[in-house]
Order: sequence, then structure tokens, then C-alpha cells
Amino acid sequence: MSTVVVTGTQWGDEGKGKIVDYLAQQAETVVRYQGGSNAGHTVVVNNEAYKLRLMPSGILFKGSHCIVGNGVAFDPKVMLEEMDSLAARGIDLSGIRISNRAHVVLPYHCLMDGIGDEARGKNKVGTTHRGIGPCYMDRDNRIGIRVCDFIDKEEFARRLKENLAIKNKELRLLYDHEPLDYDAMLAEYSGYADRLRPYVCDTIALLNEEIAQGRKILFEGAQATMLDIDYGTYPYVTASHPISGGVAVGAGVAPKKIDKVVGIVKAYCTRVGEGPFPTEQLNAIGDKIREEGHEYGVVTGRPRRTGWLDACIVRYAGLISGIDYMAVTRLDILDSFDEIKMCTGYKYQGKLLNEIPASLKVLAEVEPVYETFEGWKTDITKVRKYEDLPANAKKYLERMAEVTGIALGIVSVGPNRDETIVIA
Ligand code: 2SA
Ligand code: GDP
Ligand code: MG
Repeated sequence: MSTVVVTGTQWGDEGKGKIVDYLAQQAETVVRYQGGSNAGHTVVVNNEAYKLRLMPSGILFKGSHCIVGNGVAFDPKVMLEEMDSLAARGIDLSGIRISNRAHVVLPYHCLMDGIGDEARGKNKVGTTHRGIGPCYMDRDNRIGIRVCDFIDKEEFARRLKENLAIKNKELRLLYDHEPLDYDAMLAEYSGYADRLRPYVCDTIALLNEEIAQGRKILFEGAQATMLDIDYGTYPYVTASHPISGGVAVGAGVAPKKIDKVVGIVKAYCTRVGEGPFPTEQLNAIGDKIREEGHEYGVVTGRPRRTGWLDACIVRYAGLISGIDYMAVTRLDILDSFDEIKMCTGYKYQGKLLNEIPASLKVLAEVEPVYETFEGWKTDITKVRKYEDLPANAKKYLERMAEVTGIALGIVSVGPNRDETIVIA
């Protein structure tokens, strides 16, 4: 391994954090390239859980570099909260590097994310209210504040004053909201800037230098393909590019420098927030998946929507991200099921579709074509070799590889680092 990208193939929460942590054992640098504190990764080490939002999962390894790339919507307050809580647990923070080109999430972004999304009523996206969309909107509107400006006292004071004047006008006109106080925000965020300044650098130069030296680098995607702003179920998506291509724009690393892409596939499927979900099970099966899997959001605590594995979207993710192999997670959650279904195709108006429909109207009406598998009804959490998995579990996995056209590489049977099967 030299440069590896880990990307989600469904609607997020596939267990990317666990697999990144597992692969990070061999990595020297772990990089976030998109999204922000909307991500929620739970990493379990020796039965101790770490809930990470903005921090690259490599932080749990002493000596590794943890890079927040330029494509990240960077919330300094959340970053410091995470740093303080990790430091209190004895984690070494000296490897953190923050891109001087990342855009800063400020309180008005979070506020406008929340009231803006709620104001859409039945058309709301169901965002995490972490200011992600509004921060990227400011970037694209060319009024964003980047980290290099944030840590420059005069520049930050000037830019914040200009931006807050605009935001306060918008807040009043659009939402009849009282203005936010400039002096208080400047004082609070200047304090954060002082604390974060030592970690800021040109991560593009750093990363490319590390690649030239042959360091082992892991790019950690947050969210997933079906939440990608262009390739997901638009408009029910996040505002960034979780796909492997996101690395090029979000970390400043050329596509030809990426050696491997690992797609994370949860053995069933979940989604948080609104939008189409063809294999959703709004019934006792869906409830059983949610309860067996404790499927609740890491950031917001929202119950996740649940359903059967949709191999059509995994195949699509494989195509877009050039996935070399799959890491199938949470297979153990299906241990007690009598039968398990996998969607292997979509039917629309009686005909089989070859593509994932762009139109949400069509996607909402597709009829999933299911194959049914007999459950294995055995506890697999102690299995460490592929050949020791029950025959029915292997049948399910092998059919998954066949339908998606992606090789199996890793099977995860529990949240801990050691509950992992590597297929040679
Ligand atoms: P946003 O806040 O603008 O990115 O929301 C847009 C959509 O993207 C979805 N989204 C997510 N879906 C699953 N997991 C996410 N992270 C947290 C977690 C979520 C949580 O790991 O559990 O705690 O609720 C995540 N982040 C964004 C979101 O639901 C919207 O559909
Ligand atoms: P991410 O957003 O893709 O990193 O995923 P989350 O951390 O939001 O959700 C995945 C959850 O599944 C976390 O609580 C992990 O600790 C847990 N997990 C990961 N892999 C496995 C597995 O193979 N089995 C079980 N039971 N839990 C897992
Ligand atoms: Mg998550």
C-alpha cells in the first residue's frame, strides 16, 4: 500500500471509520478530503469507543500524520472540542496538520443550515445542521473565509465584519432572525485561531512531498457515493464529493497518484435524512435491522432508515470510484436473520434498468428485484478466516461480488480492530 482511498458505497455509516482505523495500522498519514463535522465515525479500540467527526481516524495511532485537507468544511470549534476530548484520553495530537486553504465553518453557517433546511418544509433535505452546505455556498460564491485568512488577525477581523453584515441582512430578511454579534464572534473565533495556528500549513505541498518519499497515505472519505452532490440522489445529498475523485480536488493529489480504492459496503443498507431509498423496509424487518445494528446517527442521534443491501448502487459506486476491492462490514448484524434479501436489479414500468436513474421521480417508482438467501443463524463475531465463515454467509458475499463486479477484500464481523477477516 502507498496511497489508498476509502470511500462509502451507499448512503454513509457503512463503517468507514472502523476500516480506516484497521488500514491505518499500516499507514503513516491519514487525510480527510471533503465534508466536515457532519461526518460521524465510531472507532472501537480494545472495546473503547472513539466518536470522531472532523478528525481523521488515524489520530488513534501515535506518530501518524492526520491531515485536514483543503476540501474540508473546517469547523474550528468542533476541531478544538475533539482535540480536547482526545487529549484528555491521552491521545497524541502532534501529528495534526490543517490545510491553509480549507474553508472555515462559522456560526452563521450552522444557523442558516438549520433554519434554511427546516424552512423548506416537506422538501427539506434533512441536513445535520453542521453548516456544511452554507460553508461551501460561500466558497462557491467567493466570499468564504479560508484558514489562511482565519489565522491572520487583521484579515479575519475585516472579512468577518464584511460577511456578518451580509449574513445579518439575510437572516433578518429571510427568516426575521435577530442579528449575530460581531464582537463576541470575533473574540471567540480569534481565540480558536490562536490555538489552531501551530497546526496550519500547506498540506498540498506536504502531501505531495510525502507521496514522493513513498510514505503510506490513506484518504478517508466521509458520507458516501449516494450522498455525493453530483452522483448521489440529488437534491437529497451532501454538498461535497465523497467519491474517490474527491481526493484530487479536496487534497490536491493528482488522480494518477492514487494506487488503490477500497469501497466500504455495509451488509445491509441505511440512510439518514430524506430522499429515495428503494430497498427500505418500513416494517418489522427494518425495525429488526435498526435494533440489532443500533442504527442511530453518531452526530445527531437520529434513527437511521434501514433496508436490504442494494447491489445496484454498490455497482454504481464501483464504477464511479474505480473500486479495487470491497470491505463488507457489519455482516454479524445479520447473524439472527432467517432469510436475507439482496437487490440485484431495478424494474421500472415492467422493464429492467441498466443504470441508476437520475430522476428521483423514476427512482422513487423503481421496483427492486430481490434474490433471497438463507440465513446462517450462527454467531460469526469470532471468525477470523474467510473459510471458517458459514456456507450461507459465503454464498451471500460471493453473490455480492458477482453482482457488483467488485472483488471481496475484507469482511468485518464486529466493531473492534481485531474483528476483521482479510481475504488474501
Ligand atoms: P449535510 O449536513 O448537508 O451533509 O446533510 C445532507 C445529507 O447528507 C446526509 N449526511 C449523512 N448521512 C449519514 N451519516 C452522516 N453522518 C452522521 C453519522 C449523521 C448523523 O455518521 O451518523 O449523526 O445523523 C451524514 N452526514 C450527512 C444527511 O443526513 C442529509 O441527508
Ligand atoms: P462511518 O460513518 O461509515 O464511519 O460509520 P459509523 O461509525 O457512523 O457507523 C458504523 C458503526 O458500526 C460504528 O458504530 C462502528 O463501530 C460499527 N461497526 C463497524 N464495523 C462493524 C462490524 O463489522 N460489526 C459491527 N457489529 N459493528 C461494526
Ligand atoms: Mg457515520
